[in-house]
Amino acid sequence: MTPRDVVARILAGRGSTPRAVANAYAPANIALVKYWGKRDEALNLPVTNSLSISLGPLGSHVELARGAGAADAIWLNGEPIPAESSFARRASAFLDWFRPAPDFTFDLRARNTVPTAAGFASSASGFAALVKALNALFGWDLPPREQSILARLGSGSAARSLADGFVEWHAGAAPDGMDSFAAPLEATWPELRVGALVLCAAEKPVGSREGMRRSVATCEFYREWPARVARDLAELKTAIAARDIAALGTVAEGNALAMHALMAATRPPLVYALPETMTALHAIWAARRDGLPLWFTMDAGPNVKLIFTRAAESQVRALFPAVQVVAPFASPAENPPPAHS
Ligand code: 2P0
Repeated sequence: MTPRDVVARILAGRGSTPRAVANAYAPANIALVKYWGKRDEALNLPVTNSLSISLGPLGSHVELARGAGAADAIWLNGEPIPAESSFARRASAFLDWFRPAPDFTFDLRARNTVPTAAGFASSASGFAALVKALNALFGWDLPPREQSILARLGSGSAARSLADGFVEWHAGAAPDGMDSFAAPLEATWPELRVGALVLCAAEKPVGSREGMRRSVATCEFYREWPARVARDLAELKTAIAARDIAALGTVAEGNALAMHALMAATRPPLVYALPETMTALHAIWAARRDGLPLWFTMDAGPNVKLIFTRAAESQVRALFPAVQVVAPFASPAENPPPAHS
């Protein structure tokens, strides 16, 4: 089964006549229980479920129209992107699965409000917004589940960026991945806050895709990971239902550290933390010993994401003056204006 087969199955009987232009937005997301490892690399099918929080106003806007030229015209944050750049190649390769005719090209204008340099991944929100834009451009009217499956084909974590709030990606078991999609939890938590601590904006040496492939192939602890994720997911859902920040923070921090332990035990080892990362972690632990209810999570990079509630926000800002804070469930007025493109 290839991505093209999956797309053909989902779009069977749907139209291929584009309207003039379509616009869409999708939020970025941060996993509280992580996705690390695939059972199918072509379809981005994960080994385990994962559970994330969407970042409200931080995400990707996509404007999509039929192109006028012989090749896709791709823009990012107002600038035309060369066709040979990795961004344009990845976008065009994804769009290849959706062209109604081989000579059909797209005009794609993406604008990120998630600052790429802030250590929040923009590929998840980008592919999710692109799927929403395709759905609107061709009038497919696809259910959220099918949109999540299509976004997953672009990037696994994009499956979780179709919805707001807490979102669980169900790993599924079917070889074609038709049961591997993400759906939102009903819970809300207006006081919850996520903070980005940017410690290094340089590109990471080994990307997630290659990193997780290596961990599955070489890390001898990887076989323990699915059971750990199952336990963490159960604890996280209980914490969310109870709006218990200490329980949520404890499980998210522990899950992130367990993932980084897997990475470190991969051959050759993957160590994403820098000295600045470790300094920040020790500062968080010291503040917590002093009574500040503050936890962290980390992804495949050196930056740290802080987890806390509104009650701790002023103290967290005092401890980390450069932190960028998002209120995932708050009204737009309570969130900072997104950084501009
Ligand atoms: C996550 N990460 O759950 C985990 C934690 C990074 C560390 O999802 O190959 O860019 O496109 O499926 O989605 C990053 O992996 O990888 C990721 P692909 P993706 O957020």
